[in-house]
Amino acid sequence: MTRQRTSERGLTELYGNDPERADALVFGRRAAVGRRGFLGGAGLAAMGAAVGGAIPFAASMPAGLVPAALAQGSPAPAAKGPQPLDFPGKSKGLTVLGDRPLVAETPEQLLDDEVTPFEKFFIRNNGQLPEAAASADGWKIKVEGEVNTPLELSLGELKSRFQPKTYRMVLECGGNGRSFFVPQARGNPWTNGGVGCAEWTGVPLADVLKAAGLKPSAAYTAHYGADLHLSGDPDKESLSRGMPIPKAMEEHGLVVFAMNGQPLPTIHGGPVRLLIPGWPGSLSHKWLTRIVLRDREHDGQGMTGTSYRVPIRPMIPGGKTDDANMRILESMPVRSIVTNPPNGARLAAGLREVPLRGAAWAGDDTVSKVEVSCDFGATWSAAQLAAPKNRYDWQRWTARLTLPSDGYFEVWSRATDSRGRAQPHAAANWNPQGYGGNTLHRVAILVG
Ligand SMILES: Nc1nc2c(c(=O)[nH]1)N[C@H]1C(S)=C(S)[C@@H](COP(=O)(O)O)O[C@H]1N2
Ligand SMILES: [Mo]
Repeated sequence: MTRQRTSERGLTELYGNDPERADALVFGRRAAVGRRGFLGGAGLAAMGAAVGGAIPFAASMPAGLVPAALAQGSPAPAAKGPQPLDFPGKSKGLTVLGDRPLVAETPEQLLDDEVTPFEKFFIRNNGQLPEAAASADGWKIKVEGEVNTPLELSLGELKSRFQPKTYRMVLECGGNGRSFFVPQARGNPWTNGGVGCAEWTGVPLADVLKAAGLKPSAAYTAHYGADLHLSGDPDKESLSRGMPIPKAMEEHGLVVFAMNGQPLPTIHGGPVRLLIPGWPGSLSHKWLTRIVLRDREHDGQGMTGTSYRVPIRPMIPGGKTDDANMRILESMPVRSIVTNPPNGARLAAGLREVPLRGAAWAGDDTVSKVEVSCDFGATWSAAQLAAPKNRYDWQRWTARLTLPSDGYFEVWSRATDSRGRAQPHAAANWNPQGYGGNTLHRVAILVG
C-alpha cells in the first residue's frame, strides 16, 4: 500500500514535470525516440501501480497515452492543486482559474443537472466587477449607430414594451477546452468547465433592433457594458465584441434579466446582459449599457489580433501566422462531457454494469450522436441521447457500460454534430489563444 502510494505520487509528479521521461518509464525507452512500443512488462506494472489497479484493456491503450487518472486538470493549476472558489452562494467545488479578474470553472461532475443552478454556474470576467445596480428596472440601455431611431430604454420599459421569452440555453466560453492544446495556448486554462446551461428570460434582441429600425448599412453589432477595464482607465474597454446582423436577428438571442427564474445575479451580468447562444460566451455581454450598430465588422476589445480568432489555413503549433489568415470564431464546436461517475471514482469490487450520465452540445448545430468507450476507444457504443428542450439547449445522455472485470478503466465520451463532425482525440487547429479545443472527454474509474 505504502509502496503503491509512493509510486503513484512519483509517476504523477513525473508526468507533471517531465512527461517525456514518464512516458519512457511507462512505455519503454522507444517511446522517447518516437517509436512507441506496446505497454508491457515493467511498464505495465508501473502504470498499474500509478493508477491504482490492473488495466484490463491495456492491450488497446494507445502508446504514449497519459492515463486520465494522472492527466487531469490543466498544467498550471495542477502544480499548486486546484484552488476552490470562495464566492457568496457559489459552490466551493468550482475551480478558480484566476482571481483578478475572477474566473472560475465548473468540474464536469458538477454539470450533472439538466439546468445548471446559480451555485454551479461558471464565472468569467475580464474587467472590474461593477457595483450592484441600485434599481434594476431603472438600468438603461442604448441602441444607436446605423439605426433609424436611436433608443434609450430602461429595463422596466424593455419588460413592458416587448414580449419576454424563456429558453434553456448553453453559455460557453470561447476558450473552453483551451488546456488541451499542445503546446500550451495563451489564456485561462479551461478544461471542459467554461460552460453552463440555464433558463434565461429576456426580450428578443431582434425585437429591440427592429424597434430601432436597422438602416441598410447596418452590418455588425458592437456591445458595451458597465465593467471598468482592469487598470481602472475609463478610456479602455474591458471587452467589446459584436456579431453580424443575421446572428443578431436570430429568435433565441435575448436581452436577459432573469436566470433560472430569479433576477439576473450581478456576477452573471445583472441587471441586464445579452445571451447569444451557440457562439463564444464573450458575445453575451454582461452589465449591458449600449449596443452600437456598425457598417462593418466591429474592431473593439476582443475582436482583433489573436482574440477570438482562429486560423483559416492551419498554422504551425506554437508558431505565428499572418493576420490575413485569421477569422473570427463563430459557432462553437461539438463537445460532450461525462457528468457521472466523477473522474477518479472508486466503485465497488464486482461491479460489472456502470450507468453513465452526461451532456453534449454543438454551438449552432445539434448533436446527432454520443458514443462511449471503456477500452481506450477500441470499441464504442451509442448512448441514449435526449432531444433539446429548445434550440441551443444542451442534450443530456445516458449509457450503460459492461465491464469484464475489476480494474482501472477510462470512460470516454465522443459526440458527433448534425453535420457529421466528431470530437477529436487531441485538440486540432492550434491557435495562439487556444479556441476550439474539443477533445473527447475521459474519466478514470477504478473498480475494486
Ligand atoms: N461586460 C462583460 N461581459 C462579459 C464578460 C466581461 O468580462 N465583461 N465576459 C464574457 C465572457 S468571456 C464570457 S465566457 C461570459 C461569461 O459569463 P458568466 O460569467 O455569466 O458565466 O460573459 C461574457 N460577458
Ligand atoms: Mo469567455
